[in-house]
Amino acid sequence: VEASIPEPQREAWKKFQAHGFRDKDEFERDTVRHVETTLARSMFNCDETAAYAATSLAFRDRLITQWNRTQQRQTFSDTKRIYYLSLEFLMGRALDNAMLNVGAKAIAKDGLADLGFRIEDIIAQEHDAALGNGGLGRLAACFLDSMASLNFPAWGYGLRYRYGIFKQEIVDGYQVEVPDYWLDFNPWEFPRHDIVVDIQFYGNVRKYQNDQGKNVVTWEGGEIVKAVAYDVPIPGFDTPSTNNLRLWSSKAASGEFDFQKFNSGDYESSVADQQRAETISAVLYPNDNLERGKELRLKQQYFWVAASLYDIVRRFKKSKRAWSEFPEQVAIQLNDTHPTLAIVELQRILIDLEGLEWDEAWKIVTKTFGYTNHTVLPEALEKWSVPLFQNLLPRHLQIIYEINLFFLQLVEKKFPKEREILGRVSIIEESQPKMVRMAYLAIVGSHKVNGVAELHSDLIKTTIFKDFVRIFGPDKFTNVTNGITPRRWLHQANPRLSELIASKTGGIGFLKDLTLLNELENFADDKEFKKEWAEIKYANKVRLAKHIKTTTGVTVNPAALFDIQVKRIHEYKRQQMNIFGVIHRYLTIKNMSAEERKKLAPRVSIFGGKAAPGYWMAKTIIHLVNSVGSVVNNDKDVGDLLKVIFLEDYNVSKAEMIIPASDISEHISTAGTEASGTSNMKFVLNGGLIIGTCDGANIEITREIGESNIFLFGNLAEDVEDLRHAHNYGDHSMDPDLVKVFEAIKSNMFGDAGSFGALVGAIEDHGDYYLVSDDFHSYIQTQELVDEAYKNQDEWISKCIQSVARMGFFSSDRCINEYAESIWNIEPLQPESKNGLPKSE
Ligand code: NTF
Repeated sequence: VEASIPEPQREAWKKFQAHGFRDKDEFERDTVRHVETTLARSMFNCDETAAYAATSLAFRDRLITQWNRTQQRQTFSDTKRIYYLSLEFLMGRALDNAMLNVGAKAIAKDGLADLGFRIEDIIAQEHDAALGNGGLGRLAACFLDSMASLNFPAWGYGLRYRYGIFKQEIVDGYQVEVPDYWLDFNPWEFPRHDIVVDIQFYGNVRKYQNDQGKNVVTWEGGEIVKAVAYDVPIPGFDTPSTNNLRLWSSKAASGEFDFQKFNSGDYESSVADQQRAETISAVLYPNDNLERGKELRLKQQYFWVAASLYDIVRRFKKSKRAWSEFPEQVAIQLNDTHPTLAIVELQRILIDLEGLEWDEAWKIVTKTFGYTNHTVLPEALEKWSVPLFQNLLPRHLQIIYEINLFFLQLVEKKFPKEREILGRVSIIEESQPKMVRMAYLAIVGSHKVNGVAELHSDLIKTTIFKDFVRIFGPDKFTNVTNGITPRRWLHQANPRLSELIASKTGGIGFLKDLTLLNELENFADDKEFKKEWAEIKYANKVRLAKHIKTTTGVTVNPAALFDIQVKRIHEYKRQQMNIFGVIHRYLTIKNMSAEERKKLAPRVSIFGGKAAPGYWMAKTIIHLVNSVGSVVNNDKDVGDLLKVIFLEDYNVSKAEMIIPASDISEHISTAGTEASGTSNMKFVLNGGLIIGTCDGANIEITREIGESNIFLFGNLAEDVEDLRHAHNYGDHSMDPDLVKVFEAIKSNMFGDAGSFGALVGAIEDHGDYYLVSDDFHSYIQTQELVDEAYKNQDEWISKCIQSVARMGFFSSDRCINEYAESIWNIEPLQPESKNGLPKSE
């Protein structure tokens, strides 16, 4: 407060305060100034990279002012804040988003044209911020956009990885991983060298009585690593509210290097210490739906959680409120179990550092946290070995044991006659070595637990967390179905469609209230509207076809049916079933007469997605897709009737181009395995239909858009267990069409069959855990229905329009409002004014 400028001098400040771009002259002046001063270049050496840099800096200046004002307002108003803790934020590019959210993209477009550039080329210069693996990380990014757009006082906390998810290259049909160093030039982050937190690892715990006879516990020794804050502004759409994403970067505690070691001549080891510290935030673990229990990963988790909590607690303490008011000021959402240590860390702060009694502290802790579960796959549920924990975080392990003790006492009291339940629900698994079950810890330490789609939320209650529903009662468990931000996934990715929709729904209001899309129902049979709709889809397909040509050399016909499956490669997502279906189609075409072939709808099967570097089966799937592609795409018999494409390096910015170009997309996981899925929502919102199983959010999409607008197939989640059981007891008759596909593979039709042996073997000989054979027949049949339906373009387009009209529910705004109301108990904070922002486009 002492730093505040006295009233009489404030007029001078106000005169020069930044505001949004009023016209393109302002934009051009700022951009040229950044080229000439910040970048020290001129019109004689301003390439697209420099133009991107200067444009971003011009927009960043505006964001920063809004960001400062938002933060000030949040501080002064002293309202409750939500803190979203996520180890992944898959943000993608920022410039396009900033221009649209600030509402000055048209100005920038004209301005850049004046200066000699095309805005698309400038946007394309930006490196994706790819600090995530897949759906979980992208969900966090959509949530940030919604929280800012809805004016919620919200902060994201994450890690500033030096390397995000690897870049995928395809070499001779195989995936090769290349490091993604993305920080060469990143105008969207602000290093806060003054916000540095010491983080402790290892060491020992000491218990003693102090002078007042009070029991004291201290955690001593070990090593210290520094956490440095980097802030990323998150602009809301059509509002000046700009929130903060704080990412922590690790740094050696001794500064540049250890001078003592240096002076004693041990220069090399002083550098090694520094490098070891910096390793903590060096790289994102590239596994989706899989945990591997590596010590460095646990270090990352504690480093990030401890720094974030220090920050949150410091902010709370400034308010001088009583500790009991903490949950009224602070809500913390745990994005999966990765930040579960935050529960333990807050308890430690309260009892060891702030001197609260255990019970009082624990009440505060459990009122503060909410936990979102994102998977039921056993291999993805986090467990940490007790010996590893003991070594790295000795005090935290003690606290976990204590939490467990009190919890098990409660269980015992509640179910005195059930001894077995204690072992089942214990936070400590009595295995060799013992393990800490993070999901159980997260449940015990939170006041709400939610799944991410209705089926998923039901499944967690009846399977993996069944006992906990009995212990805590059903009200602790709830559902919040995932959503996506229509700003990025419609307005930004598909500007022409967005414009067309705006022309029929009374402007761009639908981008803030997606239910307004239902106005489109009135146009599902409007001839003129449908023509424009079809033209836009075609143009999007032409754009993708060009990308396919330049990146793979294959020519595809934009009039063909584009069938797309883009997502992380995983056996449960069943890309193998898709490619087997493609082989089946190929064999069918080969057996057809010329007459029959004429009746067939031409199709382009498009795949994309990364395999975790150590996931051999997933890599084999990629290899098979490419091998099938090189045979099919060069077969003169087939021509345009079938093309098979693998798109390299699927990421957020590519998704923005790919998704608007789909006719049909595939969401075909084994029922009960995909918690929600979010790309299914993106595809439908962009006027594509989907083929899918009764899994995750597909079920709710069906409920919203209607059964006749979706191609559902396959076994239901409730039947999966029995089917698996049958396989294991030899009752596994293979689907005859699938057998033919396997015969083709084994005949070396797509190259050495040996390299695909494991893929076929998993189904033929190893229990077919993901039920590919069980679902294959209905999959093929349903694909035939797709072919038939696509031939009637008129009806097809009506289905697409009707579906889009009914997608309002899947906005991440709806989703965030549900979290705010049922979990966070938090209200939006309306901004003071629009502060000179131009009207949005
Ligand atoms: C993913 N979970 C699920 O697999 C997706 O179905 C879901 O859409 C997203 O979360 C977002 O909720 C994970 O990545 C994890 F880590 F939980 F396995």
